[in-house]
Amino acid sequence: MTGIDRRLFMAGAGGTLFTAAAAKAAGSVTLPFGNGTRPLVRMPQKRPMILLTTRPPQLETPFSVFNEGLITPNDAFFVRYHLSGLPSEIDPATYTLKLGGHVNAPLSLSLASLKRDFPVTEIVAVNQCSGNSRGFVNPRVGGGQMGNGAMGNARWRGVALKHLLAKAGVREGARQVTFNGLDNPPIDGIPDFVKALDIDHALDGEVMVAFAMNGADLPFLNGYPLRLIVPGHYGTYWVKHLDEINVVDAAFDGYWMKTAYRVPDNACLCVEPGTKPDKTKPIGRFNVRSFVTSHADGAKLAAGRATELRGIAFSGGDPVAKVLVSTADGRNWREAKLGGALGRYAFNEWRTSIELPAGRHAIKVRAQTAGGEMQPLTASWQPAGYMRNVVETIQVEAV
Ligand SMILES: Nc1nc2c(c(=O)[nH]1)N[C@H]1C(S)=C(S)[C@@H](COP(=O)(O)O)O[C@H]1N2
Ligand SMILES: [Mo]
Repeated sequence: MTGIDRRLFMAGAGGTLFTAAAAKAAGSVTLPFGNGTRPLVRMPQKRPMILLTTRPPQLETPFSVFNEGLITPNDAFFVRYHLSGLPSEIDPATYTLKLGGHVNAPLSLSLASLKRDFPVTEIVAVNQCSGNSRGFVNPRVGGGQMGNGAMGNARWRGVALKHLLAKAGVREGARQVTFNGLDNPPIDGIPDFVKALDIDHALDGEVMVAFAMNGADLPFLNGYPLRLIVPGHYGTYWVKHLDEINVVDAAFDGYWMKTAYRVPDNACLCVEPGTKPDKTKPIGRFNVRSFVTSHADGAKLAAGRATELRGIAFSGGDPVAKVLVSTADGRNWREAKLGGALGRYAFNEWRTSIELPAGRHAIKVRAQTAGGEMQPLTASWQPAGYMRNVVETIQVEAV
């Protein structure tokens, strides 16, 4: 290990490395909503990122990163935590992943055994926070006021959870599987961060225990040395510093399943602004989204000249089939050319050539899945501000 990595993993994140003092200032940005000014900071293994909180560390990806390529680099990948008690020491030589509960033979696996004794697979998948884009929600809601940078697309390498469950032998009557990581609440804090998936989901072959991201160890802040990957599902299930998996024979009712991260249980997963749903359920798959990445809001481009417009689209797993672009605020729509080479859980690239007369223009982008799910033209609302996927609009000026 290099000096910095050694300090990072042995001296630990909960100590001094991720404190406000250690976060080196690197300017500031203003996100386009009220109280949107944020410092840019450098934390270990990260380039300058948009700082939401230092305790726990929460970083948003500057949006321009999404135009660098379809894979979000490890040093630019966003960071979310709920509890300020980050692990203070992670030694890869002694780290163990325990799998127990309603199984025939509980496992206790070293990192070496995990990498050596099970089939290793890869998947490119988007990790997106449920509250991505919450800062744009209107009327506004409480919670981390993020722009559009609480998402990222990476190539994850690890072992499908089904192989671990098969080795342990799931017993008859198993209903869910719970996942816990090394981070803990501060003493007087909120409950430990534990998430659960239904047993069928856990066994689907896609849910993975990952030990690498884009060909390298997971960055500390993205869950070193192990995290759960739940393709197509919101980041809340992607438990970091994963060290405890439990098969349970009842629906798990911990705070982070029973109380937090729930959405209205109706067709639109939404309610009238300002009202409360009468029934809720745990948040699940992503809805479909798309963004322009080649031009920022307020960009200038050459009038009367062909300009390439480019961006990304992704969904909860139903493949993105179509991306429509309007250069006249939704009064005209044309179909963009789609990439899609990285698979149905990844960012898809879209491109189209536009030519605009001099003046101001509102550009919109709207994605649709093979199954017909389409981004709405007007935003729906839910109390926690999750799942925003309204059609995005940027204003450009042709000069
Ligand atoms: N151990 C642990 N894992 C966690 C969380 C957490 O607070 N603790 N937050 C979850 C949430 S809400 C999100 S959005 C993702 C963010 O993943 P990232 O920090 O790697 O971007 O991590 C998830 N995994
Ligand atoms: Mo999240």
